[in-house]
Amino acid sequence: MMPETTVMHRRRFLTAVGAAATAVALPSRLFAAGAMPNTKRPNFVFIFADDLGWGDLGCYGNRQIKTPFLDKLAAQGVLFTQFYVNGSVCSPSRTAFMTGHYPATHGVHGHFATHAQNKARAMPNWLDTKAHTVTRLLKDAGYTTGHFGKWHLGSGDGAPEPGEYGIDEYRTRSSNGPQLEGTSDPYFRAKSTSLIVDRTIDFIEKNRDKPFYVNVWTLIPHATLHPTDEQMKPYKRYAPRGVPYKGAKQIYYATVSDLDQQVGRLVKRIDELGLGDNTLIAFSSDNGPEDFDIGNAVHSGIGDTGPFRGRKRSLYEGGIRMPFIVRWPGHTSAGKVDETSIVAGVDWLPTVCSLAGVKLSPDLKGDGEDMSKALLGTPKQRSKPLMWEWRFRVFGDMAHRCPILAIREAKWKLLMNPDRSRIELYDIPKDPTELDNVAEKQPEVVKQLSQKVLKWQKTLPPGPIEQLRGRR
Ligand SMILES: [Ca+2]
Repeated sequence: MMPETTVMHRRRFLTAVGAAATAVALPSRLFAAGAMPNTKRPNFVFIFADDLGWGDLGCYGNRQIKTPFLDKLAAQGVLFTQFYVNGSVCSPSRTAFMTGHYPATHGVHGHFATHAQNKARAMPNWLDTKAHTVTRLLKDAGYTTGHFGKWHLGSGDGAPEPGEYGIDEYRTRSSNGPQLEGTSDPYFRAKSTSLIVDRTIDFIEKNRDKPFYVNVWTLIPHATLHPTDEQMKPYKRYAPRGVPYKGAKQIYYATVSDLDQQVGRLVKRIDELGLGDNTLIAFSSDNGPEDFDIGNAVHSGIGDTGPFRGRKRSLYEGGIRMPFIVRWPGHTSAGKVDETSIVAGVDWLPTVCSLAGVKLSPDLKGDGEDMSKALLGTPKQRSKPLMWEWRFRVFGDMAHRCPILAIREAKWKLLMNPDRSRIELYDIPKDPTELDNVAEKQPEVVKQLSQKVLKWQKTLPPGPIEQLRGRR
């Protein structure tokens, strides 16, 4: 946990970045979605890291990890400080981006595992191919679509390939269908982002003359991490002294820096191809950083959540509040830091469709909102609250172990167990650390938010709830 002074320091830092940027901000060009001729439709490149923390990037206040290329992307676009994913682990979070729905509505309560493990948690073995996906909607509207890197929306016997979700070209992992090559190399994961970016650049070069949408979903910094000596060189000073082991900082920082360099390589190529001005590049992470309490991360689980409590699996901010950077030169305001808009993974589908001029039929009944106004640089208040459910235990420090349900509406965030054994209310802008529970002082807010989140939970598919869930 960060001391309060550090929290304030980071917040002042981000505010200062925002203030400085406002002075040089480019005018944002708003336009009516749907009014654009086909030739002007923007391309979309969605770079999605795996288990990267809110505080892992220089532009989010990290002083130790070198991320110059993502910092530059933020300086050229909009950086959001209140962006949420809708699941605290991989598959649920990814489901929300792809479908615009809360993942539990599709039965995706946890990560897709073996089919026996899925069954034990009342989960399907893959995301329903009938679900509307952002890729299918864009493909149907004339976009060429691609997906390179992690999939994790279902694999194993009978699982559909990514192509069945409206994706034209793909090479993935944790999936069926064509796999990323080189998996027998002991440094496969360390080199995987380079490989994913190579594939993405190929795809973009081939499709440069038509509108395209591509998911660039990295395998890192998800554990197990095994960076090359070359990647660790800049972090030599974090090597443990007098023993032959690598230090966790060397390992984790080298991994994030490689991710950053590969993002830089991709962005540079997009700009070289003359596509920068017509391409919206977004960067985020699927959930909070892994904890060193988990076996595969004991040597590396030190990702930074910034000022927040909670890590992967937790519904406290550190588990679900993520970096979100959007660059679209001439449209996004350069260097803007948006500290007020509350944006989420479920908003991705309606927002992308709005920017692409794709009309959504009312039967889609999405849980997200069109937040394109915020992406283009004007903060926007959302009209609906955000809600989460996590049915399983949370590992690590007691401070990360959250209740089962959470709801964020305006400044308030309520976390609770349905049996009311725990009720916590936080004023998030004032108390981002979630350490000052004001539930007893605000009974009316607790009443309203608890009614909303309990009503929502009743609409979700039933299933087993792990014994240690919601416990401290
Ligand atoms: Ca993840």
